[in-house]
Amino acid sequence: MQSSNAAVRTVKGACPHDCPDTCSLVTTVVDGVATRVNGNPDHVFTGGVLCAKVSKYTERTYHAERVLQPLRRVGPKVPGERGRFVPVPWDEALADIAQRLHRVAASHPESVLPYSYAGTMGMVQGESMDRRFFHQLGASLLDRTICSTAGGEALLHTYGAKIGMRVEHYAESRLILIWGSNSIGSNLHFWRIAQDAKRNGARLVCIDPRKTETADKCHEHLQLLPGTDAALALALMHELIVNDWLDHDYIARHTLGWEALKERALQWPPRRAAEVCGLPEEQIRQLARDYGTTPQAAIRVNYGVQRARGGGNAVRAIACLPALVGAWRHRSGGLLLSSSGAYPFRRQALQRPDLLGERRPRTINMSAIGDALLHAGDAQFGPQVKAVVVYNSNPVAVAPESAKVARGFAREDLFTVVLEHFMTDTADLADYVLPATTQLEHWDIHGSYGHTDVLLNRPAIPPEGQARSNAQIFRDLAAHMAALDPRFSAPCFRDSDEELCRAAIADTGVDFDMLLSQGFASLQLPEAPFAEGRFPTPSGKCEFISASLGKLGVDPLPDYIPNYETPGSDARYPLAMISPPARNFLNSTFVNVKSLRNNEGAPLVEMHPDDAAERRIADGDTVRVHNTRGEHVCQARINGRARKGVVVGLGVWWRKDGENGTNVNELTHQRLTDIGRGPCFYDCVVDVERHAAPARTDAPAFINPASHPSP
Ligand SMILES: Nc1nc2c(c(=O)[nH]1)N[C@H]1C(S)=C(S)[C@@H](COP(=O)(O)OP(=O)(O)OC[C@H]3O[C@@H](n4cnc5c(=O)[nH]c(N)nc54)[C@H](O)[C@@H]3O)O[C@H]1N2
Ligand SMILES: Nc1nc2c(c(=O)[nH]1)N[C@H]1C(S)=C(S)[C@@H](COP(=O)(O)OP(=O)(O)OC[C@H]3O[C@@H](n4cnc5c(=O)[nH]c(N)nc54)[C@H](O)[C@@H]3O)O[C@H]1N2
Ligand code: SF4
Ligand SMILES: [Mo]
Repeated sequence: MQSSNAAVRTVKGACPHDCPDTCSLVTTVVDGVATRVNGNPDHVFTGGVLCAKVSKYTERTYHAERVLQPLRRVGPKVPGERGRFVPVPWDEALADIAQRLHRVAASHPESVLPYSYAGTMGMVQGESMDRRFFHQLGASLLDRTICSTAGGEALLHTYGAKIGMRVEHYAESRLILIWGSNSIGSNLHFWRIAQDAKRNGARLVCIDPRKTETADKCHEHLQLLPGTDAALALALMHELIVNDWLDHDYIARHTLGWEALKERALQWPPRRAAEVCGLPEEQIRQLARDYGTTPQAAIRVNYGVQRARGGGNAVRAIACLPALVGAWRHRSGGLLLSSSGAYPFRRQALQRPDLLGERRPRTINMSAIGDALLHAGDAQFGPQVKAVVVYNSNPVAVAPESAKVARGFAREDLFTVVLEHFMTDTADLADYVLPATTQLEHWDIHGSYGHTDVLLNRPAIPPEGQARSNAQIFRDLAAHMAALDPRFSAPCFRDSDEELCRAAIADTGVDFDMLLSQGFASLQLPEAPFAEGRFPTPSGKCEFISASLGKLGVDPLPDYIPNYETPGSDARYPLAMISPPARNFLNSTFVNVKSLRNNEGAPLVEMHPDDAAERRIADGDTVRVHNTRGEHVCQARINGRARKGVVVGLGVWWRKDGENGTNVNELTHQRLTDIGRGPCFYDCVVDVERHAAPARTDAPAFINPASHPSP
């Protein structure tokens, strides 16, 4: 506890997580110990408020199970079993890792694969020294598709950049469509703005197959079938056209391909879409009327719409709507998927792709890592993957078709290094686990994909135990490599974390001193990005028709593309399954923070009462969710949130916490989206049955069926 003469200070930082809100943090440090993490009241968007997860950041940082020294494997690799490891000194671990990577790279550099995603979104700990290291080595490149490329690339082919409305202007909107997003759970600070709009009289509409907490609080909920959003968007266009709720002047001056789009949309009367989407026809007509007749209509579309086969097309169809009604003319009208394209960060300087020289390594898609690791190598694929370095990600839990991912990582001939805070499912299968610092212990610089400020994260406390920052680990690894390969002694492998922060914004107009003093700085951006058109596309217009997509062999006009797997496509699996984020976790992060895990309860599937009754399943029953890829044993929850024909597995639990050592990704597949090569997590069919086997005797204590009341 705080003594009267304790040294108390506060340190400004940034939330590192893969969340559109990128909050500004204030950490209170008492005698060198971080005691509290709060939202920065001076940062308008954060407004002094954090979500429940990051309010527990000290619990995570000082967690008794944190990995605090380098570990070397001593037992066999068995998927689903906790790995056996012994501590080793840093120098010994780094020397051995450098030797082994060097040996693999000597036979073929592309046999080495980095695997990272957004465990931290920081420019320095996420995409700087690590990239330099792998570029110098000539390792395989990683296509980082697991979250947002379907929608992101769709947006590029429509608007020319990942930019959109400024989030603060939603407060003045008169109608907000929250499309494919559970804002209360995953974009909390946007929800606060939407509530301001609601208080000012705006109408809120939620478009989501699940009756989310957000749907509960909107005026209207369109509970469509998963993967049918493009059909809905096309029917909205149909109604805008036949009722002439169009801004002809905006269309003529600022769009490309209107006649072709019109012809396509006229094939989608609401009746047809109603059938595809599983919605009442009148609900679609009413939404079109509201959208077509409300100036200052805004869409907050999110990545939930693009995790199915036609996800890219769905985003394109939705992205056409604001141009049809001229909503972009108002700063409080338009659309936002991501604001990440607004940042001027110096990625080339940080990542140094020039270190590749003439080499052009192959690219491996992270969303199909299971298949990639199980591939023996051939002329088309290239050499077998023989070494993987994982950081900022937990692929064994989060990547689709995880049984294959686990089998891949369990290969005894695969050399795996994992940089982590905890013994995740992936760390369990590593040869070396290296202790990484958390956001309270390192420097970083952050953009956001939900607002448009730059944030600086300063370390609040020294590294716990022997933890080192990701950038430090790659610097140290480069130093060990230099003994084997002199190219690794180049000066770029010695830049400090703070120097990398400065390099990220050098000559961009963002003032580092301002970041040091207040923790954040705003970008200078127009109030309404497309009020006068000026889309950064090749044509300068909003491209309804996209020649660049045509060149890729994709339909240049948006269309509805049915899911790979639809209920009924295989009589054995009549239910669609989606698996959106859990409110108390951040993907698979925080699953091991007890207070948050207790809030979340247990791995579960939500079911509609009719689907449950048909299968004699009651609320709280243990069930087996299964398809051709595997089975996941969890609890059934009948809570009114699932629609008929759709089950919802919430969140990415760790596989080892599952009753049968699996999570929802046991059931998902590795096929890819129409645009952007993304995963299809929400394009999946299953069936569910009551689980006959007795509950596992060593089941984690937090699985307590009795604690879930009946509906
Ligand atoms: N608490 C919490 N916050 C998070 C995350 C987390 O795990 N937990 N994850 C973070 C990450 S990585 C990301 S990418 C963002 C994701 O942000 P979003 O993509 O906005 O994700 P969510 O809003 O949580 O969930 C997506 C919503 O889409 C719905 N959905 C599923 N299929 C469809 C469909 O076909 N059509 C439509 N219209 N809706 C569909 C789901 O039911 C769910 O409510 O959130 C971030 N924030
Ligand atoms: N079924 C299903 N699967 C999904 C999704 C879904 O909705 N449904 N969502 C998908 C989405 S949107 C995404 S973005 C992916 C996310 O997948 P991942 O990016 O793998 O995200 P996390 O599961 O949060 O794992 C991040 C890991 O990074 C670690 N970490 C955090 N900070 C640091 C650091 O500074 N250094 C190091 N070395 N490690 C750090 C954390 O401890 C954590 O274990 O999952 C995808 N998987
Ligand atoms: S996870 Fe999102 S809402 Fe929570 S503190 Fe981080 S940025 Fe803010
Ligand atoms: Mo994501």
